[in-house]
Amino acid sequence: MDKHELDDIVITQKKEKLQRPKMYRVYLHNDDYTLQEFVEFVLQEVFFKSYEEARKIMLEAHMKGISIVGIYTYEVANDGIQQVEIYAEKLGYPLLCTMEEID
Ligand code: TYC
Repeated sequence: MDKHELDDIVITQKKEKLQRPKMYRVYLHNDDYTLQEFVEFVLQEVFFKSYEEARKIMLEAHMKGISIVGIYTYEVANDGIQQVEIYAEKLGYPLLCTMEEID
């Protein structure tokens, strides 16, 4: 086997592996001031939840203090959280969503 044949083998073995994107869990936090209907609205509008899903997620945060909205890529999670902040600020609600990297 001459030198150039060996080069070809090395190059084909260097094929890039597909990388899984890091994923993030988005949390909804309870507070004493935000209207329940507003939380349901935001979950439907920003995170594309059905009314039933939104109500379930809202009620879990309301009763337990925190609930999981879903698992998203960084961009989707971060954009969603920012949109929630914008909606909440407009109406003066302290509604809070946060995100955490998962492995
Ligand atoms: N606890 C709020 C109320 O009683 C409603 C609420 C639910 C607020 C879920 C935030 O993430 C939340 N008006």
